[in-house]
Amino acid sequence: MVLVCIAVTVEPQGVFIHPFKKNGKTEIELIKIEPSLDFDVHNESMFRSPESAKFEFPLTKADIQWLNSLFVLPAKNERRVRKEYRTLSEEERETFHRAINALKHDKSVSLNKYDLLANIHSRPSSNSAAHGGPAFLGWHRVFLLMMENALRQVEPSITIPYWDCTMDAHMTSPAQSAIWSQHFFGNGLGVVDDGPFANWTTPFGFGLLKRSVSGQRRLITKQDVARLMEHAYLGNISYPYAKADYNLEQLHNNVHVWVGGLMKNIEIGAFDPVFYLLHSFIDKIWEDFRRKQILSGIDPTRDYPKFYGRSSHAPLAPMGLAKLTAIDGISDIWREGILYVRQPDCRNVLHQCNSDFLKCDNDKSECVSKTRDEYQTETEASSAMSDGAIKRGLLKQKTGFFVNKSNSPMSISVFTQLRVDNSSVTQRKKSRKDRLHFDVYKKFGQKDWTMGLSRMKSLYRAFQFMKNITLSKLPVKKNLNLPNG
Ligand SMILES: [Cu+2]
Repeated sequence: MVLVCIAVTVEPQGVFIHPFKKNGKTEIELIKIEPSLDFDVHNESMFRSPESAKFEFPLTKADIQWLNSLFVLPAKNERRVRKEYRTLSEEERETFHRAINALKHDKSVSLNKYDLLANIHSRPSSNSAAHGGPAFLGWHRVFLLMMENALRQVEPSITIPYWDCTMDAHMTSPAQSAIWSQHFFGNGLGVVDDGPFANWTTPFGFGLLKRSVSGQRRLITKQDVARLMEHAYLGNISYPYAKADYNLEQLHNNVHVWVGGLMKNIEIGAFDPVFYLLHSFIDKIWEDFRRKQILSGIDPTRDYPKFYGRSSHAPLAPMGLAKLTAIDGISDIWREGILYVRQPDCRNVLHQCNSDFLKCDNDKSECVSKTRDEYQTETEASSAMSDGAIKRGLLKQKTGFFVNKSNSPMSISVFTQLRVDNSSVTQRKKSRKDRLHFDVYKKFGQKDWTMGLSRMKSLYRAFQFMKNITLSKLPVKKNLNLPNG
C-alpha cells in the first residue's frame, strides 16, 4: 500500500549517466533532468498513472485491421505536397475539413476512426516511447503518416497541411490570429463552437473540444528555428541533452500548452485536430534540419544519439506502433514522396504572402498572420471595391490576376469569374472566363507570380507599378475566349 503511494508521488525527474571522451580518455558525467527542463505536457508520472490505463482498452479485430491498413508508404512516384494551412485554396481547405469530420463520424471501429487513431497517442504502451527523448521526432513522423493515410482513404488528394506558428508568434497578439476563426481551427477560447470542428466531443469523459490560446507559454519563433539549425546532430536538439531554447520537443511542448484545453495534456492532445497541423510543422522543421545535415556530410539515417536518456528511447525499444523500434523513426522511408512547400515569405516584388489571411511585415519581408478583424474588414472592402468596378464597367467580372513574362512586353492578364446576374441572384460560373488584356511597360523582374482569386487589393497594388496607366484607361477587350485554367 505504502509502495503504491510512493510510486505515484515520485518527482518526474531522473539522473542519466553520460559517458564522453576527453583527451582520449573516457569520462562520465551525470545529467539530471531538472524540473526546468519540464515535462509539463509530457509529465512522466502520467505514463504510469492508474488513470492512463483506461486508454489501453483492448482493440477489436476491426480496429486492428483498420489501424494496420494505415501502415502504408507513399507509392513510387507519388508526390505528397504538404503546404502551410493558410495557403491552401478554399476548396482544399474544405476537403481537408470534410475528411477529418468523415473520420470522426465513422463508427465502424471502436470510438470512431478519428478518436481511435488519436487514442494510440494516448496509450501508455506507445506514448512513453513517443516523448521525452530522441525518438520523439521519428515516432510522430510515423504517426502523422498514419493520419494522412486515414484521411486519404476518405479523399485521396489530401495531405496534412502544416501550421507555421512563427507567423502568429510575430503578431502583436497571436490570440487574435485569423487562424482561430471559422475558416481554420475555429475559436481559440473556450468550448470550440465555431468552424469545422465545432461542438466536437472527446471520448473518456473529457467533454467538448476546448482551448485557451495564449494563456501560458509561447509559440515557436523564427529565431528559435534559426538557433536550432545551428546544431549538427539529432541528439543536440532532443531531450535529454538539449537546452530549452533549441530543444525541438520542448519548443513544441510550449505550443501545446499555449493552445491549452485538450492540447495541454499528453494523453488527450491528439483529440484536437490542431495537434496534427502542429506536428506537420515540427516534422517540416526536422526535415529542414535533415537537409542541412546532408549538406554538411552527416547522414540523418544513421544519426541516432548514443546518449538517449530514458530506456524507452533506446534504439531498439518498441515504438508501440506495429513492430517498429525507436531507431526505425530516422529511416528515410518515412519521408520518401513527401514534400514540404517552403514557409510563406514576401521577399518578392509585390510583397505578397500567397494567402488572403497573411500580410507582409514590410520591415522584415516576413509574412505574419492577419487578425480576424483585419481579414473581415479587408474582405468586405475588397468585395465592395470589385463590385464598384464591375458596376462602372471597368471590369466585367471579378477575380485575380497573374503576371506572365513569356509575352513581350510583359502582360498582365486578369482572369475573372463570370458573374451572371440572374434577376436578384448572382451566380458564379468558373468554367467561362474572360480575359482583360493590356501591356505593361514596367519591368517586373524575372519571376512569374500567380495570385489567388478575388484579390482586388492585390490588383490595385500591381497597378501602382504601372506608371501612366490608371484603371479608367484600361483598354478592356471583351469576349476573348480563354483556355481553361
Ligand atoms: Cu506527442
